[in-house]
Amino acid sequence: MKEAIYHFPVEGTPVDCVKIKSGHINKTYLITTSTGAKYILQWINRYVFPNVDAIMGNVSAIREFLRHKEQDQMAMISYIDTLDGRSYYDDGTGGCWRTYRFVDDSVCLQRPERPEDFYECARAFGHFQYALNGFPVERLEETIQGFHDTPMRYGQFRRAMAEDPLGRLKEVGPETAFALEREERACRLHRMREAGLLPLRVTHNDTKINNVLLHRETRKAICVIDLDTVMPGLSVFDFGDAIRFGASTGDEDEPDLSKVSLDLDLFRIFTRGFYEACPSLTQAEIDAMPMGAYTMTLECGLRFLTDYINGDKYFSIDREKHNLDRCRTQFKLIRSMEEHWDEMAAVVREETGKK
Ligand code: GN1
Ligand code: MG
Repeated sequence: MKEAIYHFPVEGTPVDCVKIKSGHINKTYLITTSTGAKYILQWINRYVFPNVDAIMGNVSAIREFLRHKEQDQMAMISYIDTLDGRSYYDDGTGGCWRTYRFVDDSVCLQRPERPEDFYECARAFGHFQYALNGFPVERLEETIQGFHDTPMRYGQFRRAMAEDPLGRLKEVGPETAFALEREERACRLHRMREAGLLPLRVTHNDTKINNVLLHRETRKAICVIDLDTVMPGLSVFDFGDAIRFGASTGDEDEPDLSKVSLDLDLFRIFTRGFYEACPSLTQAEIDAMPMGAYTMTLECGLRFLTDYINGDKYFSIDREKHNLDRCRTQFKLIRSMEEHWDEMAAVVREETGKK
């Protein structure tokens, strides 16, 4: 049993604790108590998230904003305060823990089992975006500085190349060239943000399908989870990251690249659900949707590559070259997007009815 759970007001006595495989950063446990109640207990990785107060502060601020909108109660998961009224438990050894009640009859999918699952995922993230339209974004802290600052990510990549601590650079010539050739295009969205062409929104920033809970039977979206990277950003970050992960025909770490490409039907379904749930998107945001998918995919591939060169310090790995495999799937997906660029733009126009 994880000692941290005793610092939260759970129903009954904790009797079972199972580690759940989810995410590359935090550690997650399912706790069952003597009454049968279930809780999710999470250990927050301080190497990645040094400022836990910023995370929990952001979450409380948006939770408070949503409290006044009755239909938006379920836009996102609610965490439970500790017995002494704090939003997380600090175990004194650098570990921070937080808890929420396991949502009954919920499932969390690693990939869509049918297109409707992805549609529901799109609705959940679109709804999150829409419900927080009007929230004063400047009140949110950046929980990870420059999280989707693509030029900064290229800076980190160059630093890793220069240092090359494990001599891995020689193995990744083609991937390095691939990333550098696309730097200008990858940074376009960031320049549009800086030029004020796209509005700053409250964004989730980690919109993988496994960050949405669906109802086990009805398969309707219940709420979004994993709120660590909620911060100011662009709506197309959320759109794009979901496409990167969920509209690929292969897993994020699929070693056989022939299995990886963009599934345009899933791209369409996601566009539909996202826009239906978030009709307040501006024309500029709609136009930038394909670029959001492109940027999130390239940036994520670049981050995997950087971490591989640095010795896998950031993303947890289960096998050798895991981060390199992940990088390669992202770059393969980028090639597929380049091949289908005009179709992606056409799908966005058709599904939003704009232009
Ligand atoms: C990380 O831990 P997880 O799986 O929720 C990462 C995301 C990446 C994702 C790639 C804080 O998310 O940015 O897109 O892996 N989260 C952080 O699967 O860096
Ligand atoms: Mg996450």
